[in-house]
Amino acid sequence: MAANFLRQNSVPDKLDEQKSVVIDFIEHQKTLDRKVVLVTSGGTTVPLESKTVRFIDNFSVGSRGASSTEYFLKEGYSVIFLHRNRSLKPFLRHLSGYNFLDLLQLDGDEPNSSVRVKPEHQKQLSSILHDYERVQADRSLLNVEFQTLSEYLHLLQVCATCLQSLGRSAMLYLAAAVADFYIPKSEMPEHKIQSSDGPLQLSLQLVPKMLEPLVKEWVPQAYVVSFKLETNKDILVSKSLQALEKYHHQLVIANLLETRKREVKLVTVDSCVDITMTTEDLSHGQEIEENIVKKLKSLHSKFCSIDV
Ligand code: PAZ
Repeated sequence: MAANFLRQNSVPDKLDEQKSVVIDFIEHQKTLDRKVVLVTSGGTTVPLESKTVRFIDNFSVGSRGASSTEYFLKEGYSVIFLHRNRSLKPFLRHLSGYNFLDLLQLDGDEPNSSVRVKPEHQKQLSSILHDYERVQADRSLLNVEFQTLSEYLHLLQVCATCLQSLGRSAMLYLAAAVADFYIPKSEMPEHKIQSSDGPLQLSLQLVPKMLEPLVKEWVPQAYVVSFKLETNKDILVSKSLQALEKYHHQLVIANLLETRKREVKLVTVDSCVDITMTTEDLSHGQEIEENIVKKLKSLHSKFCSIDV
């Protein structure tokens, strides 16, 4: 099923180039004996036309993936950040509420006057820049971009397969909100669908679950964390357990759409641990991802130390 999808749906233009960048990144991390986590982030688009004017999208802004990436970096991991273009990015996300130009001021009245950061933003910007520059110097973060469902799935396969060489030191943290339904390439019109043809009826196919080949074939030794998002709290844990039983990976992070920034459940086959943020924690700028990542780091260390 998964193999058919990947064969039949468009391969990203630069897949080979991206693959060699991923391989180089992993090889570099191996020389430094660093653990590597693949963080997936943001939603995927489902095109309605080959020359795409319209597509189906979802709510995800990539906040979970971008903030988790920063915390993984802080905990000493190197990160492959596989993210939707235009979704939130690590470090830059802290400035997403600002108009970039409002942070700056000119030194004089001339058009070629030098530019500096306004005093009231100096502290915040220098702290972000400090962390960002350290990560750049360490070469511990690799950004890989996708937009469509098909690009995402091809890149996921490439990244996961390349991580195989790290054995148990690799972690996959699959936070992206991936479409469940799509239009196969063979059934997609080439040109823009004309509204003059009347109301539009769409028939969508089910996207095959990539967790199955990912765990069984692509990266069988890695520590794999998937996410389960629901809107109905009554089915959240049972659906998470079903996923664990079906795909045999290590952990599901279960969250509800409305409360995802303050409550998650870390579900394994034999445990369910709540991570909860109080209103006070959140008002002090604390983020749930910091606690999630700390817990995962400890579980991953235990996993790495088990003899096989
Ligand atoms: O990207 P975001 O921060 O807006 O949302 C995060 C999330 C809800 C997409 C993530 O926590 C998640 O649950 N991802 C998996 C979604 C799914 O069940 O497919």
